[in-house]
Amino acid sequence: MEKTDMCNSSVVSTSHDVEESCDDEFQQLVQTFPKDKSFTGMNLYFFQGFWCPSIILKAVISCQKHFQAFNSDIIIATLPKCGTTWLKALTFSTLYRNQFARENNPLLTYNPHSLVRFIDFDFYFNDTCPDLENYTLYQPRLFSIHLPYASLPTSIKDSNCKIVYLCRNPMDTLISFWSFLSRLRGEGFEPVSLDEAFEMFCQGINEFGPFFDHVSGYWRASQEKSSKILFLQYEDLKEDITSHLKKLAMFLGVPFTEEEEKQGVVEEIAKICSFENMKDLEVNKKGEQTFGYPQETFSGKTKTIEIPREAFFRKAKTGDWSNYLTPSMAERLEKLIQEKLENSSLTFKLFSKTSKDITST
Ligand code: PAP
Repeated sequence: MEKTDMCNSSVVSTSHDVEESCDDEFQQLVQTFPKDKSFTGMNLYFFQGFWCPSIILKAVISCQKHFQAFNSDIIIATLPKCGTTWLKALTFSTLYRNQFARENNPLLTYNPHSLVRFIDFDFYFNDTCPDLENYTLYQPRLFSIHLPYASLPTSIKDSNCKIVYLCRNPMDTLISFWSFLSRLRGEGFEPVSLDEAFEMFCQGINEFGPFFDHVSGYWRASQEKSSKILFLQYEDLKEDITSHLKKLAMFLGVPFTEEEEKQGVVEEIAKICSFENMKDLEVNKKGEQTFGYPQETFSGKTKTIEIPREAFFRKAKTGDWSNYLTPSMAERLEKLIQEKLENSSLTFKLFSKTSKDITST
């Protein structure tokens, strides 16, 4: 079996390796899964119909087995590069706005990934059964996850907890992903051409992909259970953040009061969470974001993934793909969108309203 690693980059490090840590039974199980390598360099196993990064496969299995959702929980679900960081900031600030002083929003001093932790990448990464009863200062509990809908822990699907899903058009998602890699490159990293990344993305081979299965799974579930799943699109948030923040607050059960609206609370949250504000905060300009929490609680466990915080903030533009994809690549991906969403009411906005072209596929 190949060595599992995020990549050979000197700036991304992980000491966690599925092969190092698993028992015989687990070893035997993973042998039966098809495997491939993402264009990010990450080894992937095809598990339950999606490409699971090998470094978290064990954590995924543990969280599926042990995670107990509360009816009051809020879960943020996304594919990587679809706006997770932004949605974490928006949901945290909206949900907990009465639990901290307005001028002391913790986002000013913490990266959103420190405030809203991944169930799989953080909590179950170091422990098969972490104690999550009271892990947070704030109530209700707020988590995030990259798993497809079908693979969520049963208690998330069966309880009354709420899920906020954010997707993004596949072209910008791919470019964001591919560009993210170039920001992580260090000594010894093998650059992946855009052609190669494009091909793999079209084939659905990337973290938590296939892309269209992930998006369609949550879309269908949101159509069936609209009070449980709020389905949002990055491009819509970019176009009109105020109305979407109100929609989010309503869905979370904490609607903005008339008084709050008069006081400009909605606009204030939008501003704090804006790309322009967040990328310039000291906390997001330097240092590394560590995944693999809570190392402090589970002493002696040191498995982590570290990513430079500034890599989470690039351009945040809709339609940036047009600066990278050739016309034939764009045509192929557009056809793929049409084919994959043929029987779906879901559409993607490929450009922003402010740019010359508006295409909705
Ligand atoms: P992750 O999966 O690594 O957490 P994620 O946050 O989902 O990444 O997506 C990163 C994208 O969101 C980047 O897009 P880009 O590459 O096209 O620029 C990043 O710039 C963008 N982003 C980060 N913060 C914000 C924000 N506050 N508002 C809007 N977009 C944001």
